[in-house]
Amino acid sequence: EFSRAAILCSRGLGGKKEFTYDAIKMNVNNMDITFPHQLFINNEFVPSISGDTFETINPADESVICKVSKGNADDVAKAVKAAIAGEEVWSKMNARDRGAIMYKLADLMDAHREELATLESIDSGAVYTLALKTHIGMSIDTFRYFAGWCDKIQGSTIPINNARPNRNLSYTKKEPIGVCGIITPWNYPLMMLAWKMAACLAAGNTVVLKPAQVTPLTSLKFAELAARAGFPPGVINIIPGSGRVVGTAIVNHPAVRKVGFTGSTEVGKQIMEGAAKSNAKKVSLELGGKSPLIIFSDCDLDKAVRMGCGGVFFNKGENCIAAGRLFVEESIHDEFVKRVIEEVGKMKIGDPFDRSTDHGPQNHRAHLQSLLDFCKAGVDGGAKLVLGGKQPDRTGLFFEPTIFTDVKDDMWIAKEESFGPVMIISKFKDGDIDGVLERANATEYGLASGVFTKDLSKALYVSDQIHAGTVFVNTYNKTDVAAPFGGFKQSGFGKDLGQDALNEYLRTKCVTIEY
Ligand code: TAP
Repeated sequence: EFSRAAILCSRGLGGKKEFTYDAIKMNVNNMDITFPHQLFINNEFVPSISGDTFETINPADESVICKVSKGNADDVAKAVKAAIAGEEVWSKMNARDRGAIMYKLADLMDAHREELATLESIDSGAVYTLALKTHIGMSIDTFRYFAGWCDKIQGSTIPINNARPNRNLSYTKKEPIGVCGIITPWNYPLMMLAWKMAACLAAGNTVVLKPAQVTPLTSLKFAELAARAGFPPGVINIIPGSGRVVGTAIVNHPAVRKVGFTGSTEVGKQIMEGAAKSNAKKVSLELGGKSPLIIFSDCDLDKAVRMGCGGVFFNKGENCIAAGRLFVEESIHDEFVKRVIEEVGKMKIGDPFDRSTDHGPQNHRAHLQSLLDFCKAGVDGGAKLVLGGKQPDRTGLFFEPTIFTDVKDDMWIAKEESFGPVMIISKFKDGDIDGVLERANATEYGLASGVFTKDLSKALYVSDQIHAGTVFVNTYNKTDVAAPFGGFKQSGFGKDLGQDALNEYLRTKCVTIEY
């Protein structure tokens, strides 16, 4: 199973050096794929100091893909040391050269797009066609977008008072923060890495990243491509392992100055606490959501049905901005429910590599179990299960697209996130805009939201009144690398993507000169 992969790696922007690692080789999805399975520290793939490993599983059939090195606090300490040394080079490099290396990485990711998508699919259960376009495609776009920012990060001159007694010049500089920790979830393993790491690197920081333990493989393949692109040693370090051990070690490390996290609200709060107690490091948190989608009777119903389904079932519901609750105006409610049932009936559940498959297996067994529990809670709580709620009759971690209607505000499933393919439908009285807004806002989450109506004034009124970091009008899931993304309330703070994301990884220095 193991063989030696020799890869030519250009170091810096100059000379070539041979780069080897223990590679796993597989033939899957009618192609040969090659990927690392060890920790990535200082531009080398190395076993963990303890020698521990863990198995990563393919959710389509629950087979073991390979063993992966399992890091601990000692490995994190080693990676942080490398990142401190890497910072000397990376933060001082000409910004345009930094951008050139990031563009090179994006080009290499593009050249390995099929291989990355195949790896993402076997590790996370993503449907291959979606992995190509979204999981990998958007990751590449993210690196290209932030590569372009490298030489455009600039401060300002400030007109402070000149009369005390001489003239003054006051200006700001945007500096990198230093060594950053990044901790990512399992739903879009490479894309969540890209959303944070691209901004972090463009700003001139170095990084120690922990991928979710259930989906480590594309982050390791990414590391190989980063070394080949010419990132200097220590700039990017990847430590697979558990959140409790590796994640905590990153959060508590006194030389890590910032942690970027995407995951659950519960863990986000622990990270904030650890960051405060260790060295008051900066944090940004992209947390859970229960995003409301309001569908008015004056909408384009075909579009609302199609996009309502996409809003819930995209990436098997393992989507942080998934529409967690649909509010449908009473006069179209029954027709809407009938049409979404028809639409879901057209979805093909199956092999993620079959190009006609729409719906793949859930990410891992514990998550599948949580969906079964979620649906049981829905039925026990009195909601009407009109579709799904169970596993189809096939091997693998598949779960049928599910629809609940008659969901009342006080029911557990009306408040909690499923993070799976479960549509929760509630009615609201015709014309009761403020009433439905009050119900939509009655959640501690505030990640995303959506509204379908042809009435522009109504759409803008709802956009103004809704408490969420993202509002989609007559569309859903339309994220873009150039548009800031992040939540309100207990969905966290700090933005990924767009210019805003850079600020999460920069500090502002103000210099005042008297002359
Ligand atoms: P979590 O359980 O919070 O895990 C996220 C990451 O944190 C994993 O890498 C995990 O490690 C690590 N972790 C766990 N405990 C930790 C600790 N005490 N200290 C430091 N790190 C720790 O979330 P999940 O189950 O992977 O993902 C689902 C959640 O993420 C959902 O609530 C979803 O809404 C949210 N999410 C939000 C967004 C955005 S953009 N807002 C995007 C995707 C997902 P392990 O490998 O050990 O689990």
